[in-house]
Amino acid sequence: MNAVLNLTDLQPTPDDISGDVLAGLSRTPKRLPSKYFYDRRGSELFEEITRQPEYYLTRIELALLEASMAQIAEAVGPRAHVVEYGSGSGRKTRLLLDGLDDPVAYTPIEISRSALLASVERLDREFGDVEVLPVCADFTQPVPLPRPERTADHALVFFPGSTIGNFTDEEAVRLLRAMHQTMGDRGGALLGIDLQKSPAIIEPAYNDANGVTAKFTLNLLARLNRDIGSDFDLDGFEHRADYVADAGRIETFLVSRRAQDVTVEGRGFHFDAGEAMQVEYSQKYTDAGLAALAAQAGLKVVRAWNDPQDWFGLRLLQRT
Ligand code: AVI
Repeated sequence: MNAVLNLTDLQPTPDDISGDVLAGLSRTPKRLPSKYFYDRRGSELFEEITRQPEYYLTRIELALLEASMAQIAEAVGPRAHVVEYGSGSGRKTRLLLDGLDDPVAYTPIEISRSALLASVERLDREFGDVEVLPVCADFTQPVPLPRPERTADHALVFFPGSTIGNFTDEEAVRLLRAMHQTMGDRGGALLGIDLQKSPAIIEPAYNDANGVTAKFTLNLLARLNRDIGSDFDLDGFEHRADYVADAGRIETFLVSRRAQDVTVEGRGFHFDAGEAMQVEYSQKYTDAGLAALAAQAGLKVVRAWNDPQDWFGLRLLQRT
């Protein structure tokens, strides 16, 4: 089977990078959207972050998925149509598809057609026994699912990695509402969430000793320079990530090393020395916090699995 033939292209509106960047730089304090981290280099750097000793999230989530798989399979039930937000995270997807009871199909949903196409061939090779039905679409909107050859019992949205934490609460509720639509009446969602814990564990994960996270953050500026012709001086900014206990989240900034001016699409923006531009949130959750977000989207947490130290969790959500 050639999975390319099975691609459903819902022709999502392409991102308006210039518009988003101009809007973000016009705010006080300035901010840039974290979704633009993930060009090819940014995705490679993120992969490298997941191998850093301080970045516990990926390692622990994989171990948790493996340890809980039998229970997850029982809770999810047979013949699921697995729908992943993003174009497939390799080992996690494999573990899930291998561990579930007779999954019928696998649908990665990805806004970038090129990223989706690049992963499709690999997916088809890896998941030869499960029908692969990729969809090019914006998963922050409800997505009508393609119909597998074998009838699925229900859909299971898989959103691992605590990626939901990169959305503001308001955006997360909108995303969960879209998920509610996409999963259908009998469906569910399996979310990976990073849990609140000591800042002494969380902060180093975003300030690794090898400086990979700093490179990842600064690559955002390189990407913008390339794609929208801005003239950010990469040596003029430095990475800073702080855990803000009140908000329960890591807030990542690019801090201007000196007073400087940057031009984007012909418009000038001034940075003071020491001015911090916010580029990413990584929310850490309590059970009450996640339940409150889910409730606003008509969802409830029906099962929960944590690693032995309660650092990271998997949550199964269904419609209320
Ligand atoms: C993808 N996302 C869940 C990562 C996180 O932990 O917020 C992105 C990341 N940013 C810096 N390090 C990792």
